[in-house]
Amino acid sequence: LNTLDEHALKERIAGELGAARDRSHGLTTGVLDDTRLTAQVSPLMSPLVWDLAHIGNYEELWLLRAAAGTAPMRPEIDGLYDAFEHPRATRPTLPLLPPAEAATYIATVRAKVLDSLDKVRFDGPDRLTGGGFVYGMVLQHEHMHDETMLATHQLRKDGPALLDPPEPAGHIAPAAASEVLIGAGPFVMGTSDDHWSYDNERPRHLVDLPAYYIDTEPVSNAEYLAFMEAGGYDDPRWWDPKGWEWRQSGGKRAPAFWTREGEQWVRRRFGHVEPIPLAEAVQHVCWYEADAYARWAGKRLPTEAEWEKAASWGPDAQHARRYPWGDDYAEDHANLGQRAHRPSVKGAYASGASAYGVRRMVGDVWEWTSSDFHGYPGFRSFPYKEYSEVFFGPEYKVLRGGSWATHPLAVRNTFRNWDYPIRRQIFSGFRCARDAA
Ligand code: AVJ
Ligand code: FE
Repeated sequence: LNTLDEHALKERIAGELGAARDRSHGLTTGVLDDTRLTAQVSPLMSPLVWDLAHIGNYEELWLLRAAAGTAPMRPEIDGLYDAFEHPRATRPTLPLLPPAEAATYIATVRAKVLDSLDKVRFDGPDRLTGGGFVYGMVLQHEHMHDETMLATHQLRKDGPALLDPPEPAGHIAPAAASEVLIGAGPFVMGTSDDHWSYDNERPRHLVDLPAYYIDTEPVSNAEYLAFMEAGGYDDPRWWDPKGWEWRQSGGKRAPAFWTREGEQWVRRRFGHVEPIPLAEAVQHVCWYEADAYARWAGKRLPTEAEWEKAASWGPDAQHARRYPWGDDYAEDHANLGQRAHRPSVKGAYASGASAYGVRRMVGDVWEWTSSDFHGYPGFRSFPYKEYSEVFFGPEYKVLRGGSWATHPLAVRNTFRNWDYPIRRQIFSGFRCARDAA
């Protein structure tokens, strides 16, 4: 999107907005009745009808009021859809717009956005509209909520609503080695010129890292099962003290959604119970589980700098790549965009490897890193501090790379996600690293 001229960019934005909306309806009004849309399946998640109207309200705030200077349409509902005014657990008690009204509201917002798109200048001095930034922000926001809504679907217990899409045909080629050495030296972390990047990805800065090894692929279910069968959940040696508390108090013995069926572990995925696919990347593990597995394996989680260098840099790099395989998105290089409703298997997407030969970094599963979420040196909040700045601190761990559920427009090598170390309803997995010395 970065390199298109303004007219072409606006056409592309209009098309992408339409595609995002099709997906949002495909996860809500297209597949569930009003009872299910307004129900709360878990205190961790909003009722789906909240996400739907929130998507439209965010779009109204940023694309109509801020970018186009339009008067508020329904100021009385703003508070309801402000994520900071009402935590997720309390949202079902709010006087939310019923599904049909929510659908009408977001459609009206969208029609006005498309009407005003021509009048908003992308070449003016305003940073918000310059290069179309705010449209990218709103598009990414809708896609983020689409992924959140998928996590809600995964938590639903009253029957499947989503069909498994046909698996994209993939070529499986095992990696030559299970880990690669990343030589010592500086790399360029973050970005100062990616038009669609968030404030927390900025500014670009040099980071000098000692040599380290990083796994060429995410940890698989087979590998994670080996940790479980070796008694990993019963040995406090492997666990962070807070992780051991989490393990004990919840009686946890396996990733979320795994249950015992006789002698076997099985998993529930979007309402179906199925055998654990051994070669698939493990998902629905929290940071504490990833951290414990890594210690058991004699390794550790990568820092987010180590993750990003392995993804964007290379032995002879002159600049940081936007994706592991290069600067341009290509559909066949990564398991992104909900084309499959599951991670891919070991050996898949070899063509998406980074210059160092590290695979499946973008797509498949969000990868936990050892890093807390902080601003980079020179960080400046833009355009609002509730996107990232208010979350900076030791409470949140950074995840990288996006999952199979992440839209390609909402992830790149520099993209940073964050969550509490106990969270695992998200599509989270990990890979390991270790010191080279
Ligand atoms: C970046 C995924 C942590 O979903 O909480 C959504 C994104 N910000 N609406 C979240 C977000 C505002 C955010 N994460
Ligand atoms: Fe939001």
